Amino acid sequence: VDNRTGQLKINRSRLSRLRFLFGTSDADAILVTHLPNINYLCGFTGSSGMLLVEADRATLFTDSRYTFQCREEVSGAAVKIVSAGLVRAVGEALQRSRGTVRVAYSAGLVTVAQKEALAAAAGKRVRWVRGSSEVERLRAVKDAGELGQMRAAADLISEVWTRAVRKMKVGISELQVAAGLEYEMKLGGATGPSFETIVASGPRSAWAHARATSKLLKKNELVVMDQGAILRGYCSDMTRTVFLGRPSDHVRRLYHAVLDAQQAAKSVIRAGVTAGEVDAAARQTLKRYKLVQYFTHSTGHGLGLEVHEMPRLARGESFFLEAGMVVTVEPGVYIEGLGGIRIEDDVVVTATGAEELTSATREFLEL
Ligand SMILES: [Mn+2]
Repeated sequence: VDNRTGQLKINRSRLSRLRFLFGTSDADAILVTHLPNINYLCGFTGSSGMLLVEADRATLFTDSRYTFQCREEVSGAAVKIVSAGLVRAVGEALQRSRGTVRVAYSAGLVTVAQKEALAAAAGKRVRWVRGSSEVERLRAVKDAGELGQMRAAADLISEVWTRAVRKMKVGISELQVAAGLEYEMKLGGATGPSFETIVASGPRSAWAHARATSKLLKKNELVVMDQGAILRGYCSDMTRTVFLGRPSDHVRRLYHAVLDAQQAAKSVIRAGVTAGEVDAAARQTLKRYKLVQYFTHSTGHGLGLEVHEMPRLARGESFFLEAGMVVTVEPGVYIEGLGGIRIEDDVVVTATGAEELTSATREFLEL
């Protein structure tokens, strides 16, 4: 037990909540193959492993590259170092169980080839049942320790962006801006960016998910910067849009419409509303500005160990928000030829509203 963090206790309670969830379904065990889910349940951060969670025990299967790392990281699960393939080892372990065993797996995360190999290795006594994102549902609600990590990751990206934006000027490339952002992330203690940093300038800013290129920043261009950092395992995700020079009244109006839509969505957020209601608030605001046709993606997504996780804040989503969920709020408008504007923050859902995590200025900066 790590007395300082109480990690063993945390993992035990996550595992027991998972058992409660699959206890209400028709599975006896759950085979966890998605690495962030394994990390969440037992602390393992290696890049190869499978976790079998049964009613009375949990076993992590991994290989000898991770022997020492497991001693340091894993708690709440027994570790089995295997030499002849994870699938075979998991299959053999299941073969030893008495009677028929129903094992849940994530249909969206296991390949057909893996599934067939598992079925062959485990034999006829194992009945494979489709899981329903049990671990993802647990992960959606963060505990106090996780919220502390997420506040720190959000503070870091807010500071990184604020520093990097001061160095932006006409004549440097999008890639240089992205490199500056990622360099500052690591200096600040991040293990890396949460995703490939987006820096998109001029007409390219209308590509909602553009990659940074060697294009140079020019005068009178919009620049969308979407960046996040992973700090002690937890992701942040923030977007800001700036203008190089003096924007026209039209561009200024677009910016304020997006900011207004973001504020409207944030003000709807609290425990008990549906994800779809948050999305609708952003969309209704942009409709008033007659810009809703330029808002071509969903309003936001859950954030945590992964940069995209449950819930999705999208049109018609009936998923209820709960206190402790962390979501992004990121409306945008994208006009071909002119450019795009997106403003994104990370917030924690609380009983009464939304607590802001990212804090960099949302003023429309003219550089
Ligand atoms: Mn995002």
